[in-house]
Amino acid sequence: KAIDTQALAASMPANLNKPLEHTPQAPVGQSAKPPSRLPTGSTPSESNASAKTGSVAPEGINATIGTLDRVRVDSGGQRLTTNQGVPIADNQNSLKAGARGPVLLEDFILREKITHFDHERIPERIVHARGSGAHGFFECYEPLTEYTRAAPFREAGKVTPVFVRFSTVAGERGSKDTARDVRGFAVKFYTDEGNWDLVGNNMPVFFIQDAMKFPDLVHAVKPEPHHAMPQAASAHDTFWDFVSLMPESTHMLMWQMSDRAIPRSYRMMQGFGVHTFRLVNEAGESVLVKFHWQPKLGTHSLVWDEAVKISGADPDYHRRDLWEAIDAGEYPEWELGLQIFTEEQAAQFSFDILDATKIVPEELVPIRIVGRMVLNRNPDNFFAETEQVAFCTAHVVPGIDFTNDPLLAGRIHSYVDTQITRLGGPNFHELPINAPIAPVHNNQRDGMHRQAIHRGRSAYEPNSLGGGCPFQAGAAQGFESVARRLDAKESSDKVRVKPEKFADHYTQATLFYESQTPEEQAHIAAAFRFELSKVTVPAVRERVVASLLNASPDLAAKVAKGLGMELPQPLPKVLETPAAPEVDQSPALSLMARPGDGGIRTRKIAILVADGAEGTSIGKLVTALVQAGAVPRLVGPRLGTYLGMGGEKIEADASMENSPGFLFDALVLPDGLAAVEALVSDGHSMEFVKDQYRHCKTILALGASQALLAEAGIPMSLPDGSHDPGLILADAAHADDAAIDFIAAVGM
Ligand code: HDE
Repeated sequence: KAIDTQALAASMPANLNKPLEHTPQAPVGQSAKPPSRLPTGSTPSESNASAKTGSVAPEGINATIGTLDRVRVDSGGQRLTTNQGVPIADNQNSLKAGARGPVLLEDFILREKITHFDHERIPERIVHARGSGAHGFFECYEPLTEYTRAAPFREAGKVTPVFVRFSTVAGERGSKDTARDVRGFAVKFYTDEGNWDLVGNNMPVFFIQDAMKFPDLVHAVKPEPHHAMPQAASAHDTFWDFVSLMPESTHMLMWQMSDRAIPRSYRMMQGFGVHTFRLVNEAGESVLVKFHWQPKLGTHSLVWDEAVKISGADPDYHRRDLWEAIDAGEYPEWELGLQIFTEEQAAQFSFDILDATKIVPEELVPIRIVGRMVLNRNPDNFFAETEQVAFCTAHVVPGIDFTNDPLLAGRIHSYVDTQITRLGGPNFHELPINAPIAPVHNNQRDGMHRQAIHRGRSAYEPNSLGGGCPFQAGAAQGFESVARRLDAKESSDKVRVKPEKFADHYTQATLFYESQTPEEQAHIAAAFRFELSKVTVPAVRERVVASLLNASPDLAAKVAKGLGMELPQPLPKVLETPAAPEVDQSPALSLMARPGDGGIRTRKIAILVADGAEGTSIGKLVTALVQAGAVPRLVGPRLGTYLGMGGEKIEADASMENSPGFLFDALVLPDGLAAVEALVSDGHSMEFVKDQYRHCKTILALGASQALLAEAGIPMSLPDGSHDPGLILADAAHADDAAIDFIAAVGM
């Protein structure tokens, strides 16, 4: 049979490293278009034009995605090969000496496959092992050239591609998403002048002030070394032992015990750069800056009982939420805010801006919104992108610089260092997800896994044999460190001490607690109580409460009562009379300060169904909820079709068993006596309803379903007899009006 060479060429796997020579589009001898660096088929944000600049995303918005095309592999229509490109005839059987004989050593196909498999795992991150990532872009609202020459801030409408990874800190790679923990919020900007990584958290302060204590902190919070328990939890002896002996952690403990540590979604939490950084302009002048990310959807959290239950039913809750939102075109968005201040201003503050356990209250330095970040594309491959992405605080670009924060100093070392173990050598910057869009030229050579093929004989500078290239960019174009130390008057003798104001461990812890609503304060007290109840050594519990007494006698008393213990004496303070704070209330520190726009986009709403449910009102509600951008799901005692009150067919999307109540943001109970009776007699259904009420979700009860509320023991009004705004009762005949009230209440 004649060989069809054209068909063969078309089916040949392209050699991605040599597209010009081997792709079917470029037969030998003909020139072909070089692979584009611009995106093909990326998902720009045209539909998502900025409300501020009105500009639509220009081409190149996801330039990283475009450049990644070079390494993407799509095996559709391709035949199976070895890593050497040799076609594999049989992928089922190893090569044997006879059907029942021994497997032969010569079976290179089997050995290559197993060897590769044996090495498929890399070490997980020592902290922040569990995470989820997405591609997107940052768009600048106005030129910030007065303050910084950093490329992303040069002009209004300027777009810089980003990759973001959100994470928990303590848990291992496969641990649950809804642990009580700090969340990582790491952003890699692929700027025109190299990569800038803003490796932040969802809380603006940290547990410790000096990098020297970081390994101790992490060893204390990770599972205890003798039995490797508990996983992804700070509620154990070693963590509380450590922090009780480190009063500088008190402020961060307030944040960690607050609802911020159990966010509803990565899309609904703030991000912070934590340290004070510097912005540097063309003239080399610098100002100090704090970075803030503000979620467009507002800040929302879970309640603890809900978080615990979700972790059982869906350990991937936050990963799924991020993926599904982006997949549905509901691109999460944050605005970037800057607190810009001078060193002279900073010198007057009652706290030290080099201390990562302190915030700069917004009342003191307002936040200026300078741009927005939109995440508009899911990764193609979790390992290649989300796992291999390497964020490093040392990755800054001209226009951004560090301060002398001693915690930051340790980080500048740690992040590059850890990648060398994690990613197997010094060339991790060549992995596609880490490679900058800006060209890379230097004389670094060789090392494990080198990808670039450097040409020429000179790998040193200065050189004449290479025409003097690559040459130094010079101060006008290249990165130059700001020469000035924070306080030029200070002695530069070598010392192992802390600056004086670092010794104030409590003033801002008090500020945080006092700025919370009563509900948030109650949650903080409950979180301390729960965590400390898991501590087995009473002296540790006592020391924590003794320390809390210095921050808030009210909180300390609540926690002590909850633990059934006497109030101890307050812990002696390092600094008896700290400087008077500028503010003693900062409403912006409450989660309630940023409710979002009141909309319910992407909120998951359960509509319970059973045989005999009234289908027309359900249909109307589904339509209204979809129009509002929510995600309604019909949940029944089992999957499949139900027969409605009028014989109409109702198809369930989920069952109570595979999608329990706590996975939803709100609940609709159907009309129809038979359906209500069926639901009342079903244990899962009753738990579903009770959980919704217990977790303060909005419930709409249509017609006969009010009986269901009574069966579940749900009171029709609040304890003081007033109307419960989270409970809406309506006739099925008025489903349209009920939908309006319900949507408003869910968005509250
Ligand atoms: Fe990290 N941190 N960290 N950290 N951190 C890491 O780097 C470290 C700190 C943060 O999604 C590691 O690549 C030291 C503060 C995030 O890949 C490691 C100190 C803040 C991520 C490391 C700190 C963070 C990390 C582990 C104290 C908030 C995940 C793997 C001096 C501003 C990034 C890795 C991602 C990851 C070291 C303190 C945020 C070991 C030494 C403060 C979001 O290098």
